[in-house]
Amino acid sequence: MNMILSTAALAALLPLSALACAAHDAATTARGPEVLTLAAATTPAAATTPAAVAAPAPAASVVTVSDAHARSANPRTGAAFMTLTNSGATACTLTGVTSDVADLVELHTHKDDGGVMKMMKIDSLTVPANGTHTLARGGDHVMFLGLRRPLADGDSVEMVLDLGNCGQVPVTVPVDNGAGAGAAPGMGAAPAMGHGHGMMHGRPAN
Ligand SMILES: [Cu+2]
Repeated sequence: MNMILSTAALAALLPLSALACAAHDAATTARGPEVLTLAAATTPAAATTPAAVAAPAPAASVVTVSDAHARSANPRTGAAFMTLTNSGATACTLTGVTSDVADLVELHTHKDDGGVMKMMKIDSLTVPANGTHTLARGGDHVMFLGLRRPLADGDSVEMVLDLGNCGQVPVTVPVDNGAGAGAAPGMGAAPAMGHGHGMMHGRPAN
C-alpha cells in the first residue's frame, strides 16, 4: 500500500513540479525578451548619435576612391591599390590607413635600388588639388603586414583612409589576386613580388 500511495503521491507531485518548472521557465523567458527589448531600444538610440555626428565627415571629404582592389601573394602579407581623386582646391595628404585585416597597415612605395626594385615604408602620399594619385603595383600601395585572414578572390577588405584635414574616407576594397598580373609582365612574377615584400618587411624594422 505504501508503495502504491507513494507512487500515487509522486504521480500527483510530478505534474505539479512540471507545471512549476514550466511556469518558472515561462517567467524566466518572459523576463528575457523584456531585457532584450530594453537593450534593443537603447542601442539604436546610442548608435544614432555617433552616426549623426559622423555623417558630415564623409560628405566633407573631397577625396574619392576608384579602381580599388587588394591582393595577397602569400598568407602573411597583402597590398591594396586604388586611384585617389581630389576634387578640392587644395592638396590632400594621406597619412595613414586603418583596417582590421592585418596587424599592421602601412603606406609603401617602390624604389629602384641599383636596378632592383625595393619597397619601403613612407609616411604619406599627396593627392594634388583637382588631381589624382594612383596606388599601383610596382609603385605606391597600402601594405598589409600580418594578415589576420587569407585574402581570397571575392572577399573584401574594409579600410579607412586618413586624409587629415580632407577627412576620413571609408572604402570597401574587393580582393582580386589576379588583377594587374597581365598588365605588368616584367613585374608579373607575383610570387617574387610577394617574396620581396616579405624580405623587405623583416629588415627595415631592425
Ligand atoms: Cu609593401
